[in-house]
Amino acid sequence: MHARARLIAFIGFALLITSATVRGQQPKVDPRFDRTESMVTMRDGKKLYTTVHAPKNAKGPIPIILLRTPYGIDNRAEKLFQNYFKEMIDDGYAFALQDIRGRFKSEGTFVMTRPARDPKNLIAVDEASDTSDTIDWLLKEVKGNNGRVGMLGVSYPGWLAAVAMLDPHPALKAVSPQASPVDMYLGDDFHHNGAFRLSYGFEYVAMMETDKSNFSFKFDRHDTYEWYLKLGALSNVNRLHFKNKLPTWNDFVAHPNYDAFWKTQSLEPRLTKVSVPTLNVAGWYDQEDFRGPLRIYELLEKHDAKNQNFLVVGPWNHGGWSGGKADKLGRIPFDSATGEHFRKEIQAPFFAHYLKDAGKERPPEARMFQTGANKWETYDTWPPKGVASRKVYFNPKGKLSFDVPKDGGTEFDEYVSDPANPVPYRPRPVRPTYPGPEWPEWMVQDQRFTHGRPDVLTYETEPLSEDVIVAGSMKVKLFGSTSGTDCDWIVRLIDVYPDDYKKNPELAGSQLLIAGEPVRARFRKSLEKPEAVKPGAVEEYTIDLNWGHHRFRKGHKMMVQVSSTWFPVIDRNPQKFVPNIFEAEDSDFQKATQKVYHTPKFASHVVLDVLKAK
Ligand code: PG9
Repeated sequence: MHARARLIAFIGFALLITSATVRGQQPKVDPRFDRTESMVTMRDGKKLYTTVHAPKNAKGPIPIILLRTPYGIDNRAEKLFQNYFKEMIDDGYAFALQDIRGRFKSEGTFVMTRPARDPKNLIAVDEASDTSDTIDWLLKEVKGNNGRVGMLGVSYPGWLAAVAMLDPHPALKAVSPQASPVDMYLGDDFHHNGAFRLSYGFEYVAMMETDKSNFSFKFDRHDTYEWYLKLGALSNVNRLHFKNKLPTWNDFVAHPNYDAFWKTQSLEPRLTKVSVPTLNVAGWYDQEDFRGPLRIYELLEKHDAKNQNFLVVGPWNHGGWSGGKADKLGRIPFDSATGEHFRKEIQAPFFAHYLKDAGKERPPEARMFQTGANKWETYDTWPPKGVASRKVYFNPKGKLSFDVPKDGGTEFDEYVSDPANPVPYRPRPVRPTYPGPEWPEWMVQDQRFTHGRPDVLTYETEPLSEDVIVAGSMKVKLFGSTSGTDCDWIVRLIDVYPDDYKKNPELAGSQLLIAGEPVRARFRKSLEKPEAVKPGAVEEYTIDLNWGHHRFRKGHKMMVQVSSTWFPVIDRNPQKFVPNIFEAEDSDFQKATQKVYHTPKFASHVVLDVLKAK
């Protein structure tokens, strides 16, 4: 063989066996770094595409920041350095990015939120073992590292950081799981309290499991509200579109209840130890993973003897802290650049403290943005000490009041819920989830678009005579009946701005969502064993609205809206009990008359953790 051909053949062979370097289009490299590409071998022989960005003028040994993602590292790197990592670069870190198994340039098979491996099986892999194998490699390969690694990420990358921290490599010294889901059945992306998140579930699964990159499902109409309505029962999804080929959709169908499949995936039972200093981050207006980060903090806090578990919640949508100023969301101003504040004053010092011994003070326990007041508060416990529980009752004539309803008034309000005409969760047209632009902002959209619909009940206080500061838990107890044998209840807590709002006339009379959640009647007693309801029987439902930190200002009104559909973010309940809603047929869907009670015996109410105004 000709010498040159031999050389080429040798290089080709070397690439195949050691996979030291990956060919492909060179993404733009930040001039402050030397960038290398590698295929890093995992314990089962599969290789994961990894880039290391080592600073050109590092002074002394430096830590490594690792971010793993299913969304493609090469298309994201430039943005990460310009935004998310920007405030950390000058502190001096090497940054490692990795495509996880089965995504983009990495080998292997992608498994959605891959369950933890059996620790007895030494060759089994999961995301924690892949992280560990990667850290072993980084410690050997990154020149001048100080032996400490930090991990961070938003959402799926945040979940990957959380999973790594549950089974940590000894060099993993600081982790920031941001907007990490914790239990996909109880909250976060795929279900809320067992109610299926249809548009997100469908579109996300299509994106992740159609091919190795970020596929976009092609809708044949502009308004996906109309598309999902025409789709009909969920049994049509495989029949018409997925053809049983997308594993996660098949899992949804096979596991409609809270069974072992969901429980083994849940991180909740594993959150029994703070093994690594942890900065949990969430956004009050996160449209995807809000419950997850709060629950990780709450569960770890029970084991935080060394005080290494921290919480930050800002006025953000999903990942709103990771780039840009975040001084507003939609029409809601925050009066300061909360994103920059987070990255500079919270994220960078956290990693510097634990990876570089910078700054003596450990981070504060909880830094919580108080929406409505637009200010950051620091607490040494969360929920803060001194909160008192206050009940706000549904009353006749659409009133909401601190007074318990009296005998003698109308006992209930009613509406007809029609699955053929469901209440939209945001103003139509509902364009596809990605690329938006409405999806990231729908939680701050004015709720007046549903107010007054005949199938939406509204309860509203008088203008408040003083500020009411919610700090902690928000729950609703609803007493309701249905003429069917199953149904949904969707409850939204809303801050109503005064009609005469000189401060910002654009917001006059506006209805700002503080929280909204669905419950499914079939699960009122047990998420594991659904049960039909008796038509007409009054049942008690608890709807957990998670934590909030909101100041309802004097002159504003508190409002609650109740409906039985929230479409297409939540799939429609047939309103007739069927064993599995994913297998229901179009003919199973029926209208139902829904009644919400407000008597002394059946006193539907909201219960809020309230803090005394300072
Ligand atoms: N919310 C997305 C997600 C995270 C984890 C699992 C499934 C989806 C995300 O933004 O990454």
